[in-house]
Amino acid sequence: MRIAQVTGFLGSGKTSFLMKLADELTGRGYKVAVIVNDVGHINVDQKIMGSHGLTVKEVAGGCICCEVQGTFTTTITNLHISHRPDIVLVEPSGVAIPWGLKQAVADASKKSGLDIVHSPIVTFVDCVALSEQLMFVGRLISMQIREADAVMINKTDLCTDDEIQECESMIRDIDPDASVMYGSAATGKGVTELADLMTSGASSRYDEAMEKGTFKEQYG
Ligand SMILES: Nc1nc2c(ncn2[C@@H]2O[C@H](COP(=O)(O)OP(=O)(O)O)[C@@H](O)[C@H]2O)c(=O)[nH]1
Ligand SMILES: [Mg+2]
Repeated sequence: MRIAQVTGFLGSGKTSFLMKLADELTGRGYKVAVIVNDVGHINVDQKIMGSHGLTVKEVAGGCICCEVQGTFTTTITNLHISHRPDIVLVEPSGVAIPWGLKQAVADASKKSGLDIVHSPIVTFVDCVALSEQLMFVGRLISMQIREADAVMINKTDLCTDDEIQECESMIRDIDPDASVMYGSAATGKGVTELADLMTSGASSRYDEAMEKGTFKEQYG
């Protein structure tokens, strides 16, 4: 079972994009589950199914959605028992940083005994709002960008090529080696590329000792 996580500031388009991604992956024959913090924000025909302590909603195309109930490990384990998804897409809260997400998956993997492949962690950036956001939550967004395996510049449909370039250079100022992708949840741009990345690549592995060292070094 694969676990693919996205992060990024509130409003950057994670939920919208994940729904497109779920459709794409379902179309490719994967059994997809989505875990979000707030299922209420997902606007689809839904059939509610209770199983193994999970409230699961079936959304268009057979993909299922649920919220984290109890610990992340419990949710993942119950999801595996009840639905056997091939891939679980996870949208944690907007303030989550990749380091914490990697830790959560490493932990779930160890405690559940499940064979989990951790897909690259993708940080979503709002092309329109990044410069303003960097002024008031710069530290958080910088961490999200620096620790991500890839950065998705979303909402490109609302920006000119120059504005997209500008956004990318702000990202490169934070992390010169960032692996940048361009997308739009509105037009579907970047959905195929993200699906490819999340079904083939693996996240750099979480190593507690190493991560703690890096974390301390970078953030004190
Ligand atoms: N034009 C445009 N709007 C988008 C795009 N992605 C998300 N939105 C809108 O931005 C708002 C926040 O999106 P949401 O997916 O809830 O962001 P989240 O907080 O990161 O999950 C919603 O009103 C979306 O419709 C995009 O690529 N283009
Ligand atoms: Mg959301």
